[in-house]
Amino acid sequence: MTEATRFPAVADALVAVLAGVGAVAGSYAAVGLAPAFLGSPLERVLSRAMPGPVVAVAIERLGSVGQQLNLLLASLLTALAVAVLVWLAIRVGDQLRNRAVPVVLGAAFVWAATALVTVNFASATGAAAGAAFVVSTAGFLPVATASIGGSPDPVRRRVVGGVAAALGLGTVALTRSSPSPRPDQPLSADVPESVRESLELASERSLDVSGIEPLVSRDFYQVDINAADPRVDPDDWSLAVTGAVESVATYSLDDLRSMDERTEFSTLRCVGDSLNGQKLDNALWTGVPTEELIDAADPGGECDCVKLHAADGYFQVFPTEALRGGLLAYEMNGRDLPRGHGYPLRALVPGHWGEVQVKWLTEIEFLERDAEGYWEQRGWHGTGPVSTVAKLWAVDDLADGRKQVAGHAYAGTRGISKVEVSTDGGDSWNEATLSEALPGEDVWRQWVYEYDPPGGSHEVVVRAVESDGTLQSGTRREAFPNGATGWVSKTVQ
Ligand SMILES: Nc1nc2c(c(=O)[nH]1)N[C@H]1C(S)=C(S)[C@@H](COP(=O)(O)O)O[C@H]1N2
Ligand SMILES: [Mo]
Repeated sequence: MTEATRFPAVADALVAVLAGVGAVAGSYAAVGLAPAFLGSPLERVLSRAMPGPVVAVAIERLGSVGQQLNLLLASLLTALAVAVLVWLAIRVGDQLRNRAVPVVLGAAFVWAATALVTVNFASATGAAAGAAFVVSTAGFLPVATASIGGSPDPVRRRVVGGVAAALGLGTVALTRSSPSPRPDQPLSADVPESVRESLELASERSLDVSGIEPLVSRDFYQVDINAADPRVDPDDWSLAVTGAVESVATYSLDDLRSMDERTEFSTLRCVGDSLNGQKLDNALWTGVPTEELIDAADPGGECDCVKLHAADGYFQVFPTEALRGGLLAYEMNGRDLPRGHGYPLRALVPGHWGEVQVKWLTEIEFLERDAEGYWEQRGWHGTGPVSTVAKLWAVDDLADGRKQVAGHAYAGTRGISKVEVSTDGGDSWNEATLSEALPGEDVWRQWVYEYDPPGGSHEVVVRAVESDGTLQSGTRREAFPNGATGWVSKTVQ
């Protein structure tokens, strides 16, 4: 081998790393943010292995940013692992003095490894193509070398080619995104009149206040154990009812859709939501009442408890009684359930914390004995009813010099009767205006309050009152492990 074709080891290593990045980007370009994405398997391992208290802090302080950092870390580590494979291919190429070998062998290694960990043809092919593209652009192919012949330094030429290829692939990959349909986009013509009317009612009853969500959320929060949501093919999907029952059953999506359906408003809040956080939203859901399936199965079981299983490996255990009032929803706001919210089917358990509202539902298993759910294994206590909260999400100066404060209040099935506002740090209280209640027993309300500012800094405090007159607890507690409690307060200038 001549000096001209032999590159320093550091250049080989750099190209290998870039090819690793190229493989990850290629996989992303092929399948998007899905469980089959090359970075996903390690991301799943890392998120499962994370100690409960660390996850708790990450959820409360970082929200989905923590998850994105985890995915980034997993993707980088995966790229490094791929780099080792490509580096091996480059060494073999050097030994054989053949510049096509690293490209072909590297692609083969990456294809096999990706296929093995993702079990997905498109992902493996995308990853192999990404790696091969970087390696060939880096100058292993005579053609490529000749065509970038302007540069006098072959090492620099190779590295610049690799960087350009990896950046190009990364850019292509990042342009992929699949946003959920927003509730304010037009509905298709076959949406039933009752759904249309309910959505109209919600928009009529929404207060005309800027800075807060309408009664049907435009941007519904999302909490998942994984960065990549499952992609469920409805034709391959079914719901199994199993365990301590008189009769097991399996339902296809068509089976469920042909049963008597119900449409209802239901509000969700995550137990990890901080006191004045935004993991609280409302939607109009359509699906089959769980009651029918439960009666058909006729569960026994000592614990009177049920375990819901999901396509992403998530599971929760809670009392069968709570599931009885629930809904198995296949539509949200008049459209198929968006992928991020559990397509094709999710459970809704009125008034309970978000964690039991299992998405991508695959199995309802009635248990003989009590067990822990995914989050309970990590120290949370989020299978029961929600705590009551009044959020303070908007503070505005009105044209006439008055101030306006507004937010939402939610008490699960206990309902909200009143929201009270103090503008003097809790010494005196005034009643806020509430949005007219929507039908349903598990629906949030908006509140708004206007006042003459005292001049200078003052403390605004809000608290909700439940339907039976019970006042929201003023005891301050962080979200972990039982859900945040206390009255939201804000210093206003
Ligand atoms: N399969 C599955 N279901 C799930 C989760 C999940 O990670 N996987 N997260 C739960 C949690 S913690 C909450 S708060 C709600 C959030 O529902 P959303 O993402 O539709 O808002 O879904 C619950 N259902
Ligand atoms: Mo949650």
